[in-house]
Parts: sequence; C-alpha cells; structure tokens
Amino acid sequence: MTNLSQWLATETNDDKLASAIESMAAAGVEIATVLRQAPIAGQTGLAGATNVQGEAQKALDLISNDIVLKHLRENPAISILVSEELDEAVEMSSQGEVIVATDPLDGSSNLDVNVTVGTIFSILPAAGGLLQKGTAQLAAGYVAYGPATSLVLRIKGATSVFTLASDGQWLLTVAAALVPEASGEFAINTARERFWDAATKNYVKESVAGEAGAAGKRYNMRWVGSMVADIHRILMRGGIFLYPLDSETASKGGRLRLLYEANPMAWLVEGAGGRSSTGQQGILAVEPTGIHQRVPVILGSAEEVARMEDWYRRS
Ligand code: AHM
Ligand code: MG
Repeated sequence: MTNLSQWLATETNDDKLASAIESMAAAGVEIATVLRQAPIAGQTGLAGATNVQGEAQKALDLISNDIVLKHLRENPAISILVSEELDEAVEMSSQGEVIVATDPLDGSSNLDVNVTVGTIFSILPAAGGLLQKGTAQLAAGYVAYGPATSLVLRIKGATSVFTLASDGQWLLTVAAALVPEASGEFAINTARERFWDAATKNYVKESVAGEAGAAGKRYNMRWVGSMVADIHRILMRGGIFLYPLDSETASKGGRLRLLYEANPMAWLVEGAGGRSSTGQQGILAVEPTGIHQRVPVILGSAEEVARMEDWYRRS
C-alpha cells in the first residue's frame, strides 16, 4: 500500500509543503494517542479558559493546540500559525514559506460522549500574507479521530484518504474520494429553525416533504454536530452540510470560521467533485477580513448545493 510520504512524492515537488503536511500528520498521530486515553489520564472537561471567540475551551482543545504548536515549531518551513485556540497569529520560522491555519480539535463539545472529532488544517503560501482567499490554498486536510483514524488530504488534485496503521504509518485507503452529484441526505441543526432565513426554511421544508415535495424524492437527516464527522460522511457517500447565516449568527457573519474550518473543508469537498457556497458565492472566493472571521457554510453534493443556492436567488 502507498504510504503518505510516497503519495506526497508523487503529488508535489514542493518539499516545504510536503514537510508541513507531514508535520500536521505527525501532530494528528500524537493527538489520536492522547484522545484514546484521555478519560484514563483525566484529560476531560473544561480547561477553565475561553478563546478569543468567547468559547469555553476544553482541556483537550489546549492539549491539541500545544501538540500542533510543538510539531510546527520543529519545522523551519512554517512561517506563521493561525489557530482557533490562539487570539493572535504566531510567528514561527523567519525562513518559513508556508502559513498553517488550524482548528486543532474541532467538535470538542462531543468529546465527553466519545463521538468522532478532528483536526482541520489549511496551508497557504507565506508570500500571500495572512488574509488570503481559499483559492490560494496549497493544500488542506483534516484528521478524523473515529473508529479508524483517517487523514483526508488534498493538494491540487484528488481528495485522498489515508488510514493510520498500527505501526504509525498513514496508508492510502481511498485514492480519490467522490461526492455523488445527487444525494438524499441533509445535515443541519434543526433546533435553530426559529433563526433561519427564508431560503433555509424553504430548502428544509422541501426536503422533509419527500416524494410529495418539489424535490420529488425522500430525504434523510443526519447531524453529528462535529463538522469533521459530518463532512467525512459527505465525502464518502454524499449529502449536504448546512450552517447558513441565521438571525442569531448574522451579526458575526456566521457560525463557522473561514480560514481553518470553511476553506479547508471547501477545498476537500470540491476536490472530490462536490460544491461549496455561502449562499451568495463560492466559499473559496470569500475575501477574508480577519483571521477568526466567520462565514455561512453550505457544502456537499452539487445538486443539493444548487437547490439551496436556488432558494437564495428566489428569496
Ligand atoms: P468548535 O470549533 O467550537 O468545535 O465549533 C464547531 C462545531 C462544528 O464541528 C459543528 O459543525 C458545529 O460546531 C456544531 O454546531 P451546533 O452546536 O450548532 O450543532
Ligand atoms: Mg472548530
């Protein structure tokens, strides 16, 4: 089987980029080990601190952030680190050529119930500065800590999936993920219905109407509440993930963060033939204005993203 280093050698001749990816993959191996034993080590619950976005940090959020920092500090290719858990961008090596933006442990509210969580990352050229559009990404990926530990990765080509073997190697298990164009599965937090805009209400109403509705087919709903798990399902079998703008998140621009959640996930989903949108434009075209900027997120099967966009045009 092809391992990560062999795959990198065929996908890019940019050694700095390859080493940045290897560093994030190594951080993922270490975080996986910590997560597996966290309840035994007593690494559970809140850390007693809040991040710049006012969210309570879990002990494992901070431990994961430290692991990523350690691995990236050891790598002279890294110029700057942006992390969900750090208020400011951190300068790394002055000779560094790439920026890494990461959510070291996304979905951490699910930790205490042993649901899949993940490390999301985006890699950008240092020359472009901190605020670059998603189209400028050199690569993006996530590590999903689930029944298997998966590394999902894309440089410019296909979106590939590696599985962590017991000897610590990442082995290629899906060369090119394919998000089917059509799907009958949608993912949204329906408890937020009272905040939804007309487009979201209409999209969901049409979906739950099933065969009798305008969409003319039956839908199923799935919401893990952990973006990595929800996006992994979509990469494996299609569907749509929705965290649209709603009246409660409107003043902040949305719920999920552009640099280290929306952009890397859009990069991966588009690499697998799916689509991304804010409802108004493609996610990768959004001009960032701040490192912790939020954005509405619509990701998944092309036909479903188009149906949601259609509701935005109509309302
Ligand atoms: P986090 O970065 O604080 O973990 O928040 C992001 C998570 C995503 O993984 C998930 O899609 C979303 O928040 C869930 O939101 P909700 O609590 O509204 O279901
Ligand atoms: Mg997050």
